[in-house]
Amino acid sequence: MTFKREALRKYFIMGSQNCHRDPNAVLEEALAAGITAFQYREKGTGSLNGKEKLQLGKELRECCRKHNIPFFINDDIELASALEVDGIHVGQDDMPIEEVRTKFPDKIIGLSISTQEELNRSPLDLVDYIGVGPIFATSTKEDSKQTVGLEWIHTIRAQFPNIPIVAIGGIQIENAHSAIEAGADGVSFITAVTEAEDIKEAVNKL
Ligand code: TZP
Ligand code: MG
Repeated sequence: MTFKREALRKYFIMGSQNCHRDPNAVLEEALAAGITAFQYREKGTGSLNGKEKLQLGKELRECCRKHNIPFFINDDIELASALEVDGIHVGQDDMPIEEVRTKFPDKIIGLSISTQEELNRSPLDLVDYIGVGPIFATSTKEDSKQTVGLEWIHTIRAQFPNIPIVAIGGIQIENAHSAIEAGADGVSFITAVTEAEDIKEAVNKL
């Protein structure tokens, strides 16, 4: 799948550990409501492993295929092939981007960037987009870094006018617009959808 930056507009991230009910149902509702990308992030307390992780990944992957939106895997390079993912999102402590790009020349690759130092040492020419955050406070990620604020989006945008940016961390209906105004191409979110009473309304308002 070729990458279009518009795919970052409403980028939903989730794993079974984020859901109070069947993750397939949660994803189906979010897809029907108009999310533009999905990342399978099966990670942290209560998450699945091994065969169960693979099985759920296959199911969620199929949902995305039906709706023709890009399906990303978080970190798990081995599952990337098994799930025929469209893209891979890696953090600073995961496999180096050079290796990911060599292994997957045609896949969409996203990289998390939280500091100027990370920005300086990252081979941005090898990635398709960067995930920038945590913008606001979040309790969803157990090892979350210090919040960087909207200013960080402005700072990166000033240095890289064309790089596709998706904002992450504490993105909710009320603040999503501020990330776009700061220069992000889109917003990514977990609890804004997994904790929503009405997923359709949440995705629409985001
Ligand atoms: N990376 C930085 S913050 C975060 C991740 C995966 C969690 C975002 O979750 P939420 O619920 O949208 O704040
Ligand atoms: Mg990671």
